[in-house]
Amino acid sequence: MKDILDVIRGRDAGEIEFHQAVQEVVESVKPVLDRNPEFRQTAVLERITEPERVIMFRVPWMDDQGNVWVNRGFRIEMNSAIGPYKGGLRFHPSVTLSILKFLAFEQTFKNALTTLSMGGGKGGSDFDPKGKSDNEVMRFCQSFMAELFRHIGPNTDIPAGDIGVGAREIGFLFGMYKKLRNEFTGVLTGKSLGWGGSLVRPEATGYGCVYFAQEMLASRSETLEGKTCLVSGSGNVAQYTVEKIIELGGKVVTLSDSSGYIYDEEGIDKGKLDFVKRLKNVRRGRIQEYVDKYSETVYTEADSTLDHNPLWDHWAHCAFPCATQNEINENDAYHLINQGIKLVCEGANMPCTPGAVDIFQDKKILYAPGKAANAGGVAVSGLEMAQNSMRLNWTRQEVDDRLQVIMKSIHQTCLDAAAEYGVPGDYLAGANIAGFVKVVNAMLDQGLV
Ligand code: NDP
Ligand code: 2IT
Repeated sequence: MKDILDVIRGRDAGEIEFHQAVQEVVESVKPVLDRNPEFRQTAVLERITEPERVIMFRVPWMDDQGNVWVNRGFRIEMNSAIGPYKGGLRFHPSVTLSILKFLAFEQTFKNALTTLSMGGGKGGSDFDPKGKSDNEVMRFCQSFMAELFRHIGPNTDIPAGDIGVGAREIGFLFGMYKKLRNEFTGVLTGKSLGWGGSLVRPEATGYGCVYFAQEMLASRSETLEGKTCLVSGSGNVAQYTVEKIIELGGKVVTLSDSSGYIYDEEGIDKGKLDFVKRLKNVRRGRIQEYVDKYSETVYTEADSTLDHNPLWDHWAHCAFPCATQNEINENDAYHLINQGIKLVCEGANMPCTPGAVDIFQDKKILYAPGKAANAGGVAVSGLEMAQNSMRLNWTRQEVDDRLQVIMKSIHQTCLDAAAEYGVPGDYLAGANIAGFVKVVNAMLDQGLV
C-alpha cells in the first residue's frame, strides 16, 4: 500500500489534492485487497489511480476591450470500466491538474455508487468567470469547446457543471458543440429545460445531500425537524441544500462565498433564499449584500491568516460544507465537535481535510463523504442522459422519486459494505469499498486494457 502511494507521490510530485484523495481510498480498501489476492496480482490499484487519458489544451479568448488572454483547458478521462466518462467542468482560477485529477478519481467511485452506468471524468479551466461579461464568458466557452468537442460525445464522455459552470456556461458550450458536430445530442448534462435538460437537475445535488443526511439521522431515530444547520457556499449546491433543509423543518443560519460568510440567527427562510438565488444566479453579486438587505444579520470577511474558518465556530446540530475542497480543517472540526455537532454531510467534493475526518470519526458523529452524499447531482445527470436517449421528459415527481430511491440505495450500500468489511457505520470506508469493488470487478471482466 505504501509502495503505491510512494510511486504516485514520486511520479505526480506536487499533486497534493490528488495524493490526498488517493490515500483516503487506498487506506479504506486495504481489507478488500487482503480478501482478494487477485486484485494485487492484476495491479488494480496501479491501474485505477492512473487516468486512462489526460487532455490539456490552450484556450485563447478575447475580452470586451480586444485584449487577448490565454487560459489552460483540461479533461481527465479517468475510468470507463462501467460506462462513458462522466463528470463536471470547473472554471475557477484555482484549477490545476492535481485538483481535476482528484475530482475525476472521486467521480469514478461516486458514479459507481449511483447504480447508473457512468465512468469517471472531470475537466475545466483556470478561467475565472467572476467579473466577466456574458459575451466574454461566451467567447471563452466557445474557444474551450473548439478543442474539447473532438474528445467528447454522448457515448464517450459527457461533461456537466461544477464550480463556475452553471446553466449559462452549459448553454454556450452546447451551442458550440452542436455547431462543430452538426448533431443535437445529449453530450452535456445540466442543459436548460427547453432543449434537453431534466427537471430537478439544478436541485439534485443539494436535495440529494439532504436526503442522504435524512437517512443518516433516521439510523439514529432522528429527523431534520428543528435542527440548526451550518451551510457554506452560496452556489448551486448550497442553495438547494438550504431549500430542502427548510422544507424539512430545519433552520439554516450561514452561507458563504470566497469573500466571507453571513450569519443569520433567525434562519434563512424561503424569501431570503429567493433573494440569494437572484443575487448569485442573476445579478452574480457577493453574499455580503445579504446583510445590506437583512440588517439583523452579520457579515464576516474571509481572513486567510486565520488557522480556522469562523463560519464553523457557530453552534449547530448539522454542518453541510457546500463550497470547495479542504474548507474544514482540524481546527474547524474541533470547533464543530466542541459545539456539539451531530452530523457533517459533504455537499462539496472533499471539503474536509483528512485530519478533520479523523476527528469526526473518532467522536462517532454521523459523517458522510461527498462521493456518497453529493452523488445526487451526477445521478440526475444520468437520468438526463436516459431521457435524452429516449427523447422524452419525465415529470418533476418522477425524477425526484428516482433521486430519493438512489440516495437511499447509496446510503444502504455504504452501510452494507462497511459492515461486510468490519467497520460498521463507517460511511467513508463503505463508500470507498463499494465504489472500488464495483469498478474493479468491471475492469477485471474486461481484461488488461
Ligand atoms: P458554484 O460555482 O455554484 O458555487 C460555488 C460556491 O463555493 C460559491 O459560493 C463560491 O464562492 C464558493 N467557492 C468556490 N471556490 C471557493 C474557494 N476556493 N474558497 C471559498 N469559497 C469558494 O459551484 P457548485 O455549488 O456547483 O459546487 C460547490 C461544490 O459542490 C464543489 O465542491 C463541487 O465540486 C461540488 N459538487 C457540485 C455538483 C453540482 O452538481 N454542481 C455535484 C457534486 C458536487 P465564489 O462565488 O466567491 O467563488
Ligand atoms: O462533482 C460532481 O458530481 C458534479 N460536478 C456533477 C457531475 C455531473 O456529471 O453531473
